[in-house]
Amino acid sequence: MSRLSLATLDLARSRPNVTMPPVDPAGQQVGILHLGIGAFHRAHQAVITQEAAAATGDTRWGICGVTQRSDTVARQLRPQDGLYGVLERSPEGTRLQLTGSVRDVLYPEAQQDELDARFDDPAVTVITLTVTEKGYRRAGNGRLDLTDPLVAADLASNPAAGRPVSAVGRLVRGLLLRSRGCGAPVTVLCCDNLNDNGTVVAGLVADFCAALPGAVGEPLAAWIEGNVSFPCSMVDRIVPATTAADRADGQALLGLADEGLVVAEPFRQWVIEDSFVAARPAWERAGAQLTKDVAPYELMKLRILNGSHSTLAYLGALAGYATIAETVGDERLLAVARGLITEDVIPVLQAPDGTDLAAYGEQVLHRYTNPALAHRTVQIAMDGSQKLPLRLLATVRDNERAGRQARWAARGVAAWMTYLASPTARTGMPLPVDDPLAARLTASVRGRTDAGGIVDALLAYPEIFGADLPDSAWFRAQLTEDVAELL
Ligand code: CS2
Repeated sequence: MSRLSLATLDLARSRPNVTMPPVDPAGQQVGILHLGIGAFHRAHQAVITQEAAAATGDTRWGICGVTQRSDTVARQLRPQDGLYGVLERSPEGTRLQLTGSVRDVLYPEAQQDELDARFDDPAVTVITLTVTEKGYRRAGNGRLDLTDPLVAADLASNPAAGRPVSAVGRLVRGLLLRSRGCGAPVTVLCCDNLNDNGTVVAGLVADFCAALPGAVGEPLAAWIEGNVSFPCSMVDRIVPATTAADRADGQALLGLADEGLVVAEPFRQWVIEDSFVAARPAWERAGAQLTKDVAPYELMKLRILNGSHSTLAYLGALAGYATIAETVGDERLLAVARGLITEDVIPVLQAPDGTDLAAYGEQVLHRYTNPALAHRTVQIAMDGSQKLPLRLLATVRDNERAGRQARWAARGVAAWMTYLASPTARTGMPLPVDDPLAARLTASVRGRTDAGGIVDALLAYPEIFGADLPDSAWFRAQLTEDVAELL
């Protein structure tokens, strides 16, 4: 079977349930450099970007995607001229949206010069990022972890001469080259699920600069101060990892092989802080919201959606459910997610203007029921040490401050602890631990069945629970009771 590419694209034109790219891919110039071109970016920002281009006729906003760790996406997309399909799955059916906004994909290990040239290209005025929570290499205090081996190696080699591999190292190298080259202002737009994500990235970049020799770091920091902005954004679309079955379905619709296919739900949301220092796509023409203050949207999404998602992932996996849709089919587990949202999260949340939080919460739960979306519980379970603080522990703390006990959030945390302790679910389904702290976490609790000991061992991780939560008597007691029951 032939493969999707510019040369074969026309063969897709009259296929049922296939939508052509709304712009001519070959006519788009690169104006966006994206670090971390995983499935999420391809199903979210890249789609909204091509719709904005179609709405305005502006051809400046093609994307150059940069892979973070491996060359997989480059191997998938380069032979396809950047084209791929988004397989949108819903109870109403499946459709394939072809996407043409990705115009180039770089694997930095092999293409550092091309990457350098993009960073220094005045036509590139927006740098976006989706490198996942752990990609930022933050220490427990939220600053850049200077002891992280990748970061330390990046700092040890002169970033102007060496080849940094961490996300922040690459970004700093790029900004350094730009400051010494074209000098044109550029906006760095973080699209990861972190609180205050733009401010976080600005802080990490500043930390990296401060750790460089003064003669390099100081002028760079000053240039960044005057020429780079770091708006915050809230991104949302459920994008499960693509499977072989998804590729087969995509191929059946398209009549062409598509190695770059991604899968998504129909829903999507993007709220962006309107603080750009240079030109940007008119994303608002494709449904994005530009606003002064993204914080209430970020907190709403992280705590209602991601908080309940993680809780369901651990509880569902422990019960032997492979997917989130199966998990919310279990009334008892659905009730935990609903309790978390309505009793623990919403009472301590400030609603974004015009948003009904209860309705938002119900919409989130409804999205989980999408039976066509096989979003695996063990996929969402990964990187818990990075996700829990933002998704659940912030809710525990805010309730604590208000004199309340977030017992459902505690249930989610207990489910994570039980998951770490349990090599398999009740049904025998394996429960893999995929986490930057995996080695230490599994050494602490894997295979243990003493609830009190498990809770004590895990609460002793300050990079997850801080200095405050281990002192909360009710929290420790509730966790111990819940872990005992879940075990
Ligand atoms: C999920 C998210 O894998 C996970 O941790 O909770 O990827 C979630 O699907 C997205 O944030 C939805 O926007």
